[in-house]
Amino acid sequence: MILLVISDLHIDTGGKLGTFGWKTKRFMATLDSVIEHYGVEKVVLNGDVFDLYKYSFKKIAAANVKIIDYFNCRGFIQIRGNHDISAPHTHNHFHITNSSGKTIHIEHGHKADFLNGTRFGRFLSTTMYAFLKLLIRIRWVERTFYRAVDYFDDVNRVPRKYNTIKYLMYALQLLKKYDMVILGHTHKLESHKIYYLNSKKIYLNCGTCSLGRLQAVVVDTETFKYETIKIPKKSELEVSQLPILKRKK
Ligand SMILES: [Mn+2]
Repeated sequence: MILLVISDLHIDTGGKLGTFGWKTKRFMATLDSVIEHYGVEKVVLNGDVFDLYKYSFKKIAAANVKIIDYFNCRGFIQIRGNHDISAPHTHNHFHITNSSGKTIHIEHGHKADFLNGTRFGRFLSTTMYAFLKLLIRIRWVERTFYRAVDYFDDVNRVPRKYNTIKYLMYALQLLKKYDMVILGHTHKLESHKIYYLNSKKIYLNCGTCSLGRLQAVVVDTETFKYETIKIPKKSELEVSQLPILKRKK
């Protein structure tokens, strides 16, 4: 089976604190062409699909009727992230076992954190964003907020770099039990092939689809061949130019 995993869309209401950064139509069309290009048979939305720290699900759903219909009609599987723990029809994780007994474990990855995903962590974040919603009417607050969003998203910032090691360690724990682990949450597209506990293991991170970008991992669950996909914001890149998944064993 060809599996596509995306995460961290952070779909919002279109309000000032929003960071999805996609026009609905363009997002669906881009995702459709990726699905077609790779012959994807199953799509997993690996958490933080909706940004419920900033807005209620009701408001986000009202502003995104088409995209939610699209996810539901296609039977996309939705996993909970720390931002959308309370979203309807979501799962803690998703498992696949292929015909040779190899296993894939998919989860968002916030459980590697200290507060993220806990009730207290959620309280802190929603309170902070409630304040920000009031303050963002002030111009310098708005400017600082957008600068901070860019800052935390920058690949080369040291704190994030250290963080990714934490998730790699978390993935290693899971890889004691599974052959492949796919996380999201860090907004960093990654792939690691390792020889661990006498067998080949793979850790993938599917990156993010926020700020108008599309990052993803596509996996052939039978052969364990995979590709990482990276389409930058407002890219002219044709999806047909993306590398093709090697089908042979
Ligand atoms: Mn997250």
